[in-house]
Amino acid sequence: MRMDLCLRRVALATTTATALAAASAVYAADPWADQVVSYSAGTNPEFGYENFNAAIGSPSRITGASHGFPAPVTPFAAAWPNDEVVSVGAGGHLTVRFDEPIRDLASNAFGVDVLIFGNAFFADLPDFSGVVTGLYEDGPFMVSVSKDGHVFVPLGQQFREGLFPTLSYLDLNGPYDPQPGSVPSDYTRPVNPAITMNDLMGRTFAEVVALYAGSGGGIPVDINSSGMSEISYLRIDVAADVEFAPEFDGFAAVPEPSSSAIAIAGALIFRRRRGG
Ligand SMILES: [Ca+2]
Ligand SMILES: [Ca+2]
Ligand SMILES: [Ca+2]
Ligand SMILES: [Ca+2]
Repeated sequence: MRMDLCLRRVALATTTATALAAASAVYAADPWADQVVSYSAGTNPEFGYENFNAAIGSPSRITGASHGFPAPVTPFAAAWPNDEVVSVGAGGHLTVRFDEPIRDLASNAFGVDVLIFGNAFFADLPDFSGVVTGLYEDGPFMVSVSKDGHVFVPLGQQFREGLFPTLSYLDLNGPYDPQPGSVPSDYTRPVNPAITMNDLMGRTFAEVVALYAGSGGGIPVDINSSGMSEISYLRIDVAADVEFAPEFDGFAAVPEPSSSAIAIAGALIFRRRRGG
């Protein structure tokens, strides 16, 4: 990417930061990333998918509404429009800031402190039967974290967009149900990271939902290896030789047990808005 475009993006990010700060009274207590502080699309982002604000706020539960085809997000039907996900191409990066701290607490399930939501999804070829036969959009990326937004510590492993694809509701009638359910999944609760793609192959949609155990999916991240007990910034980097750019829908801080009431309140508000 050309440097002048980079600078324009930084300027845009700063403008956005000001706008978001004004709205912080509304969002201060939510578990989602609150601001994009830096973005570079890299060399091969998905065409038209450079709207970095798509990474702010709750990961999508309903996808496609902006195109007139609203449908629940499932592990077989991922979030897709460019108002819901942002692409990070080769050599690019995306840095988000959280109002609320992300803590490396011993009480966090499976050691997971923050969840990253992409738009990978399970294949169910040849007949779209909702039986897992593979995984699409499993793009690789690196993660580093920071307390102050200046010093970033890389987590010493490669992440992939694949596991676990997002599940919006726990009571859908199959992977392509056009109607939202009445029981939202928990986007702040990780799937057991010990579950592998091998474990998921051949599973039906209902079996996948059962394995998620109430979680809404997301890529599990443990910040422990950073040596920091608490961070506020998370940076995605995509290596210069990556062929297929990953996309990002949202980021969720795993809440402390005492703040779970906020998630429940959020779910109730969501249901009321949808008339459910
Ligand atoms: Ca937040
Ligand atoms: Ca942890
Ligand atoms: Ca993707
Ligand atoms: Ca989004």
